[in-house]
Amino acid sequence: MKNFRKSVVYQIYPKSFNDANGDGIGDLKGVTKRLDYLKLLGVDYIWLTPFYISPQRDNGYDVADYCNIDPVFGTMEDFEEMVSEARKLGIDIMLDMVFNHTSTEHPWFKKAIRNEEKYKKYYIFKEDIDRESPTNWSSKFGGPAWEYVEELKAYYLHLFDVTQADLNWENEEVRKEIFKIVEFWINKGVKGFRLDVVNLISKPEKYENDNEGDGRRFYTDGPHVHEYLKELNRDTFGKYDDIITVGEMSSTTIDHCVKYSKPEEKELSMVFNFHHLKVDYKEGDKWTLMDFDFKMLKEIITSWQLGIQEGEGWSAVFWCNHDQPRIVSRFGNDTKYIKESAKMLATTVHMLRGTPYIYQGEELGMTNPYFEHIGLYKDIESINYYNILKEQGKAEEEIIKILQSKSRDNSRTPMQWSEDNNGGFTEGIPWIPLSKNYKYINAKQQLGDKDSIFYHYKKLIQLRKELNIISEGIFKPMMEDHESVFAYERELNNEKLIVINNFYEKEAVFELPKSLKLSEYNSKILISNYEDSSEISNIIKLRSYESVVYYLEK
Ligand code: TEU
Ligand code: CA
Repeated sequence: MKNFRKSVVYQIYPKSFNDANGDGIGDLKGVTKRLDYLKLLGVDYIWLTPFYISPQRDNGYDVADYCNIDPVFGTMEDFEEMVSEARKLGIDIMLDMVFNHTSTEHPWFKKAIRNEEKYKKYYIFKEDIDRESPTNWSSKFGGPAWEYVEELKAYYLHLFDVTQADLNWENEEVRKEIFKIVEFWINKGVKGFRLDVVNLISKPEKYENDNEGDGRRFYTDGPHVHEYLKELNRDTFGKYDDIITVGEMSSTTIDHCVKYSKPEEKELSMVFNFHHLKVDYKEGDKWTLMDFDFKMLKEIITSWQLGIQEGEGWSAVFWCNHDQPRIVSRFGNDTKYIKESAKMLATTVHMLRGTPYIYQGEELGMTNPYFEHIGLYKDIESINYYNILKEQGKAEEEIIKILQSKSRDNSRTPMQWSEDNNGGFTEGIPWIPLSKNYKYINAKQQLGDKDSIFYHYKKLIQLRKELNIISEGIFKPMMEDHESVFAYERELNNEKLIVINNFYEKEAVFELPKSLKLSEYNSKILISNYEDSSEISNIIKLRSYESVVYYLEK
């Protein structure tokens, strides 16, 4: 059985990974064809974002049938083949389960709309003859969180798009349906589950207006969420000893995350949180332009590392996913120092306490595509906010700049396999354009270059397997006030790792604490992003985006 602390998960957005049949949309057969690449990288699990039957309003996070494959992605046979081929290479499959809501195309919702009592109770309907919205909450994709249904004289809740109706977890029948779905996929050989916005499933008993915010304080980490997760664990994956789970936690807290992920609680293996990715939101608003706040980034990562460690929980550590802009464009440098900054960012995350997640293309240093007009954007959130910002009177040019930096489409451009047409992603017309830089940022080029970003990731994954300190060591912050260096220590018995990362182009000087007596240790460089990084000494000079990890042993 795999130890998830020593594992690395690779996230695949099937739509943009590899297209096997030339329709311009990535598919499961396309994934199977690229398994060798993932084997070479050395990852243990692949997490695939939803490929179930869906109208694709939110690219599959609007599920209409949880137990069937959307024809656009292939067939159940394709899925089974992918699982067994991956297994032969020692790679296991993690599925994405969207249980906070279903598509309004789901048969349950359709029956609810036809006034079938049983199914009305599957969702959150509030009757209202006077057509007054039950609360003033807003949807996370913009606009109100309630939609009126004329035929029923009632509103239903949708925390996301209007076509994503929230399920009613208070209803035991709903929970039983969900457990059956999980069991179905376990029987297909799935070894992991990523649970979409799972800390939003428990809604409050009373629905009231939020006069401070958008309503999230009433349903985030809600009253019964821990009970529901314990029940889900007990009745499904908890019955097996080789299934890992990760909860995607929206706007959560350290205390809740300890509870979600502490083994004795029997809820989940680990948790994602997003606080460290809100450091470029001006006054908390994503749809603004702002340089990232480096001090805040360090403070947030440090407090989460310490808090989760102290509570004996476990984190998923990451920079990128299908909802986030590309990290080299965001906290690195995507012009002059792509290679240095991509490696530095990789090291920063992979040496933390937690299980690292790599999002497709991150291992190549893929960048934001800088789409120049709204017609190129596909994401529902981007399009909604384009309209909202327009209504607010913002100039077209400024809105496009905001989207170029914040849109979720930044991470959804096709995987850059080679310098061939469409980056080797498809022989047809890609559903979303590629970034223009695929001619020089691509897998083929990097596989032929031992010094590439790809091989840096490969080495980080390998090191995690070789050294227990990477998965088990205690995390300790270092020089917290440094204005351009993010450094920390890991410690296990008589070993130490000193991880030092310069987040800027400007050279930096880093002084080791006096209490660290170098003469007591044997030391070596474990990994760095310059060939000639200097050996450890009390004062370390760092070049542009330089990153070094020293391994010390008594
Ligand atoms: O994301 C949850 C979520 O909170 C983000 O979409 C977030 O709102 C957004 O990035 C803020 O800009 C999950 C999935 O990862 C996402 O793709 C889905 O759209 C969403 O849930 C709804 O299922
Ligand atoms: Ca296809």
